[in-house]
Amino acid sequence: MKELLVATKNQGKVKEFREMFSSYGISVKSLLDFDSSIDIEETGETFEENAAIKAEAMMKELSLPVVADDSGLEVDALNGQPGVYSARYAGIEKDDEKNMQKLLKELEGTDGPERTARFVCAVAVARPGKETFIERGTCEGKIAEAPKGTQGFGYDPLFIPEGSTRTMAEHTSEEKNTISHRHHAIKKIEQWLKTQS
Ligand code: ITT
Repeated sequence: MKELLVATKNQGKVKEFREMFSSYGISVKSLLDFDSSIDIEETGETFEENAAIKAEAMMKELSLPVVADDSGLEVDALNGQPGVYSARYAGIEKDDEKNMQKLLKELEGTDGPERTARFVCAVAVARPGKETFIERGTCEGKIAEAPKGTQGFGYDPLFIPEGSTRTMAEHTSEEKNTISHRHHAIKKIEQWLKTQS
């Protein structure tokens, strides 16, 4: 495989997929490279369901193998919210700043040890005429009191990965790409790919 189509319009995800697959000599294209007006409704209740919905919709549209990612943040003190609604937590316009402000507000009065959370990523591979394959990766951590750092995207400035004192946004992309939920899901996909002809 020399080229991979990732069914996402999220620039942060595209950058990470590109970095992670470049070491295998695989170039990554995304919906940002196509003039596709297709808007896929994420109607699933789990990350896995939504990843499959996105991958299969694009695979049918283009008749090509497609990879999709559905990911988000689960905060224990909020019973796993924002979960599959992470991108639109503060409204439909997908505003990272507003999402983080809402999260901090919801966690007001919640003590440090109770701010545990995890990033979750489901990656689905859909191929014409074949069953969709899905894997999940997670990254455990906790929610900081205030945003810090400029790297990454989404909730990275508020997420402190387990074993670190820095937020994900204070990690370099190389560091993030070895510990992230996306990395762990892709590692499992890679193992499976090796078993495919
Ligand atoms: P696509 O559906 O086009 O892929 P999206 O941004 O709508 O893009 P999701 O529905 O999967 O994607 O929502 C993912 C959201 O979860 C994302 O917008 C961030 O708010 C958050 N998120 C996921 N992975 C993240 C990461 O690595 N770092 C920080 N936040 C992340």
